Amino acid sequence: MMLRGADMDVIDLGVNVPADKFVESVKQHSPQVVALSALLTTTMPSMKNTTHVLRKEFGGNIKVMIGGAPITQQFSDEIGADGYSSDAASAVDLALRLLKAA
Ligand code: B12
Repeated sequence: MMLRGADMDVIDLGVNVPADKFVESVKQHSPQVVALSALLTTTMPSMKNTTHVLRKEFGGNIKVMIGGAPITQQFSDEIGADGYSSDAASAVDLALRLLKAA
């Protein structure tokens, strides 16, 4: 909602999205940024996997931002994401920064 409010086009893939669906969707829509959210610590390993798969497929051409209750900047650095933020308002700032860097 906040990203859309900042005039960005958002494609919501829903919940429990496997990595290959992200790849398929990136090929279809060519977004500049992929945003991943995890509510539980148990989801964090698949966030790591999805980030690795996106890197393998698209290299540095796609920015990955992550967030959600259990996520930290340290985890973001560990999995090689391009950025983390702790709330929806700063997620917009982060997305704008990543778009400028793209
Ligand atoms: C509501 C809630 C539930 C509801 C969920 C209802 C629903 N349909 O969504 C119900 C009651 C179902 C539930 C169940 C469970 N819950 Co619960 N739940 C919560 C609670 C209280 C709030 C979560 C929430 O919606 N917050 C509001 C949203 C908007 O905040 P948010 O997700 O953090 O998102 C913000 C930021 O993180 C950020 N952000 C989010 N995503 C992204 C993405 C990007 C890219 C960026 C940049 C930023 C960003 O922006 C958002 C806005 O500021 C949290 C505690 C908490 N305070 O977080 C526990 C919590 C998440 N639950 C927890 C647990 C353990 C569970 C259960 C496993 C309990 C059980 N044993 O059954 C189940 C799991 C259910 C499941 N399969 O997912 C734990 C998780 C701990 C852990 N180690 O993972 C928490 C942290 C509570 C705790 N301290 O123990 N839960």
